[in-house]
Amino acid sequence: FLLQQDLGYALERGELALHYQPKYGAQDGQVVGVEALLRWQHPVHGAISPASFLPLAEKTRLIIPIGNWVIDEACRQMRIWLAAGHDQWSLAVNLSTIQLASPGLLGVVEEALHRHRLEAHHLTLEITESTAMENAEESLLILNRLAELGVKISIDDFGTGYSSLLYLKRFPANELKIDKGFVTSLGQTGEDAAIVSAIIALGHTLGMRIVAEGVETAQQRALLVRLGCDTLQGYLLGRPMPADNLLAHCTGHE
Ligand code: G
Ligand code: G
Ligand code: MN
Ligand code: NA
Repeated sequence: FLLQQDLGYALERGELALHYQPKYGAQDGQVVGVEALLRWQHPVHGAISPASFLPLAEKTRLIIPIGNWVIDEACRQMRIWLAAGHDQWSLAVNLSTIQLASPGLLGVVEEALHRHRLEAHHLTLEITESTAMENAEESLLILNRLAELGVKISIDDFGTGYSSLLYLKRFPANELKIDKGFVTSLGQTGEDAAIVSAIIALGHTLGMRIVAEGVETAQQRALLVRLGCDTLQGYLLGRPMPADNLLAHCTGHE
């Protein structure tokens, strides 16, 4: 199968790149971190979204070398932003289910932090609720080891999976990201506002900061701020962009 073969070569051919989307403090609009998002520029098919090739990358386990590259590349970039004075930022990397279950993950993370001279809190690992809950007991073990390193843990796409609140309570997570599905319809009915409000209360009770993703309108932003959301992310505030554009974008926001 052609795409599978192509994906195998994508790394060494330099076709993979990271874009970065800022996260903003809900109150002051200051950038508090940046999420790395993978892009594949295919020589024939053009830009391919990770949504289309991640399932294949997982099935073939190519996600391991690709994911290792993402971690290292994101840390390399974060070192540059640190040098530019952004030491209050945390750089977020998404992890897939296969990566979380891989025995090499801890070593890969430690090595990338060491190589690029980052403190562990400068790295956030985003794990979807579904991934975290799939083998919750094993997730708990690996998340605890990552948290012991000092890496921050974020539970992504929250509200779309089947959460055990008992495990959510035990996970050493610093951040809960409300899935954009809830944000999109915010303000249309009272229902979504009630759900978002409940998630915020739950997360705060468990000591987590709450991120709303997929913020596209000023109305959504205003409501999220009013409901007590800590951090906002979405096209309204900043799209995923190449690293080179990010600092110029941020000076407009600070
Ligand atoms: O940026 P975009 O909306 O195209 O991302 C689509 C999906 O791919 C999202 O669910 C996002 O979390 C995921 N994704 C983006 N980059 C990475 C990555 O580097 N690793 C993993 N595992 N998932 C990623
Ligand atoms: O699953 P995860 O949350 O990691 O994926 C984030 C995805 O959401 C990325 O593909 C990113 O490009 C996309 N995204 C970021 N902001 C917005 C937004 O405001 N609206 C929509 N529709 N997608 C967004
Ligand atoms: Mn994410
Ligand atoms: Na998400």
